[in-house]
Amino acid sequence: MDFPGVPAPLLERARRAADWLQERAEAGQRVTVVHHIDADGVTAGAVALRALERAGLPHDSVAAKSLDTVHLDALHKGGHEALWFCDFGSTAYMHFQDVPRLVCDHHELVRDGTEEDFPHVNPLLDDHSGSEVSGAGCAFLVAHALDADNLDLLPTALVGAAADLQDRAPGADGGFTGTNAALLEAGVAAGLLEVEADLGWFGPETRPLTKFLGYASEPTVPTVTGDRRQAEALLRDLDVPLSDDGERTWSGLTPDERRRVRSAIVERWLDCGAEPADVDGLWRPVVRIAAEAPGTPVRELREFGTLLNSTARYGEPEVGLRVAAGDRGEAYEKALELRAGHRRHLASSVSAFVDAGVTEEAAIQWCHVGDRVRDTVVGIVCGMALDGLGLRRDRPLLGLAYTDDGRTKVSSRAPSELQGRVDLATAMREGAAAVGGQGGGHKGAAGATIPRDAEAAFLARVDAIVADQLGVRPAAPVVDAGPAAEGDAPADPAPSWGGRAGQTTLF
Ligand SMILES: [Mn+2]
Repeated sequence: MDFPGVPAPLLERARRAADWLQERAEAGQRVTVVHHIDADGVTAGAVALRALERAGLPHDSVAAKSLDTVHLDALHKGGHEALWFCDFGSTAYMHFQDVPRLVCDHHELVRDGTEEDFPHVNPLLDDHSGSEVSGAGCAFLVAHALDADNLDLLPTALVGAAADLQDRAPGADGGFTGTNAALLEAGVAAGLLEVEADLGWFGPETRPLTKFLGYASEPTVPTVTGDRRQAEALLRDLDVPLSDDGERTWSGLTPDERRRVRSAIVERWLDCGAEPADVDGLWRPVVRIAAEAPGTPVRELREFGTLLNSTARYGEPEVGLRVAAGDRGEAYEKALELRAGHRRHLASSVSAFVDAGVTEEAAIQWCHVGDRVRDTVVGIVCGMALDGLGLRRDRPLLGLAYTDDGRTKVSSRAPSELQGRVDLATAMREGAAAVGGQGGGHKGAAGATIPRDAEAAFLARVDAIVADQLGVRPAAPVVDAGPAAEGDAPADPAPSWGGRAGQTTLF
């Protein structure tokens, strides 16, 4: 199968990567898959490992939460014969010049002049967007170039893309774009995926109905969302039973029941003053995996991503890899348990955010949750806090949490309003480098690991970089910039867009 719509240079890169794998097979080398622990990293790793297994290549895997100095040292000590980096690699490739390596990635690229010396599958190398294909998508293109029978791994690749929020182009016609859209089309044509414009809220397969509607956000609909009792009353009014054998979920309703609920929601929202254009925000193309059982967390892409986010981030990468590769037995049961723990942890993490409060600087806002939030989920919590806690939408949010090895993990998320105006990958990378840490990622979502005693200097540096990107004045001189001369002080030191620098918001 061809993938019209996937840029030719990206396909060519996948072809070269497949040749590299053949060379490893001929050399009898073991390939070590090094993958990130988020859902995209896990799906990328699972796709890579499946492809290696099917091709009969010796393989193993290493899961890492970031490629900071600690993980780089461990990899160097491992003495690996060949490395396949998945969903990592904006800078990782630089550290392994002497090892045969393949990089499948979509993070902001750092070029050192050697980025084309090895098979490197990253859309940014050919000036394509890193938000139109994920790490898993790149790994899939390689797997498919190696053997067309790996087409069945395509749904797994789109789980990774959805988990990386690449299915968020607005409106019911939106969803995936670019390479992802091309893969979706191919997956539908092959009967692997089903797509339907439907209510866009989280949990159509597994959330009990009153939670699906009552917990819904983005967009919120007065008298329907945000309150389970109201949701329950709506369903009663419409004669939609809440349970049959057990609690019913949205996907288990009859087409007629779904139609009645959708019309009632639109009607209520218009009654409350919504514009018809707002109503478009209710829908998204909901993508389901045809082979998975209805009502399970592996059927709809976003729910599948959440299940995988419950595994490697909690120290169980094997569970995630096995579920992503198709295990529906022991590993799947374990993942369901982990998901329950993930839910509990996220709920307590949002409370930790509220307790700690958010401090506003000139161009960023930040929250330090100490050891109350695992460093591996602080990014997810930042996203939830931006959407759910009514924070300012005109500055990125940074979440700081302690790592268990004595450093500080920082995750950052930009509100959609700032898309195209901020580059958090650069801000986090340069901010971290200035204090002896490491950082990088995407323009709208990036992370860093820094020494614990450098938090204030790091925040000041990042604030200055983001202020520069957004064209506002930083709150304070950058710590290591030397003493500012009196005469250099700006005439108007106040931030140019409201709010006092250093202000702490309590919820
Ligand atoms: Mn990714």
